Amino acid sequence: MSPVPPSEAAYDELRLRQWSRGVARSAGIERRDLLRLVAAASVAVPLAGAAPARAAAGVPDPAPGIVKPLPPEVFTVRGTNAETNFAALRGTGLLTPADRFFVRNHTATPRIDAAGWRLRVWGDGLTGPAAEFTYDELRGLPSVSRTSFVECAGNARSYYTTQQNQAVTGTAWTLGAIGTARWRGVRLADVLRRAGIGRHAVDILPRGLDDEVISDGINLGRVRRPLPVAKALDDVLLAYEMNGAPLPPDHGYPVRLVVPSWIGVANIKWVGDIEVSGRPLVSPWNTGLYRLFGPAYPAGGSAPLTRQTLKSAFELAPGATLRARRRHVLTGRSWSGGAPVRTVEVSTDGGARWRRARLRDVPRDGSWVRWSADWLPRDRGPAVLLARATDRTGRTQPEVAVPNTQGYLFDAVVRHEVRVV
Ligand SMILES: Nc1nc2c(c(=O)[nH]1)N[C@H]1C(S)=C(S)[C@@H](COP(=O)(O)O)O[C@H]1N2
Ligand SMILES: [Mo]
Repeated sequence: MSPVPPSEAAYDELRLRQWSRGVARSAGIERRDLLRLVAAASVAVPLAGAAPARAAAGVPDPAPGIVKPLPPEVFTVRGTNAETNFAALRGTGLLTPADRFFVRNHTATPRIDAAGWRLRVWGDGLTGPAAEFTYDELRGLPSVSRTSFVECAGNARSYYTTQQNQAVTGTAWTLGAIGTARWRGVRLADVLRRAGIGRHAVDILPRGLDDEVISDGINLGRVRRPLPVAKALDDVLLAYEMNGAPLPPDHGYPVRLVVPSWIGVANIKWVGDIEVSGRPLVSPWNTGLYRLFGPAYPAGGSAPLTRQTLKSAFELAPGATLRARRRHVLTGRSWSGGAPVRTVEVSTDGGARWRRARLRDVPRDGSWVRWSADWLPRDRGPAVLLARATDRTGRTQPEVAVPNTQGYLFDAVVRHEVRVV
């Protein structure tokens, strides 16, 4: 796969221009409220502090609305969300076990009975009437499997503040708002074709069955984000299995979208209906939210975000202690939404010297690679570990990420502080 094809970006710009001129339709929200949302998105406010300190062991932290257990050694709870602690991935395989996979819920995990569930596909982009699919009907269609990460657009957002001293809004994630799974399901393209998608269709709008989202007194409606038809017909899955088992409730049971390499919010969970539209669509999730606002961007924001960026993380707790004069195997993971990872370099002296890490997986599109590097620290005291990935487009993680008000797509090298004792 190549980096963002120009057509995708051009299409998004067109949709944005059409929306500002009132040509595109705002699905399920007043235009006035959308404009308020966009105005609010262009203002940065300081991040609420890091997660509150918790008892070292024992009682799992409750996160309202998450069904699975959240043991504190595995997860850091942030509001309605749970971040995976990277140290808890050490020794796990390429795939993130479902019980360690981060959860990002705008509201709460709904409990859905697959027997009564239907997927309704409707809209003026179809050549005929609406179509419905039961769970069993979907499972009866030809299936495909694919390994893909799901990563929140705001992953690593907190480093805008802690490393770059910039105010941003949103959940104060460190690097753990990502997981990689083997997803099985049906091609969205197959379902859209069976439903009778027309050649005039331009956008599809999958919508979740979870509660409506209320933000600053505005009802944004249910979570939904338009997807251009070009992507929808390319490599998107309607997934019903994660790592060989039915989707767990928190990850979208009975069916979710998997949109390889794109930002997390594209991967709509608990999908209940899909609108197919002959006109460009907008929703809060591609107008005020999930665009870049800030000094480096146009006043109405960037085009809606599509592909994820490039990052690296050590499988090590922040502030970990390591023994001096012992050989340590540092491990971590790197990934890019733009192309497979090409190389990973590691520095154990704050960036003065760099060396190649050993890649443990064959780099693939839309997945991460595990890597390792030996380290024999000599001197006691604080040390800063750095990992820096380069992908096959030639992009390398920079030292500083270009800021945006909502703290999306952080791509800079993260300074991982440890103590040698
Ligand atoms: N219906 C619905 N889909 C959703 C969300 C949600 O709150 N509701 N959150 C989105 C966001 S912002 C992310 S990052 C991913 C997270 O997927 P996960 O919880 O399975 O890790 O789901 C996306 N799909
Ligand atoms: Mo997200």
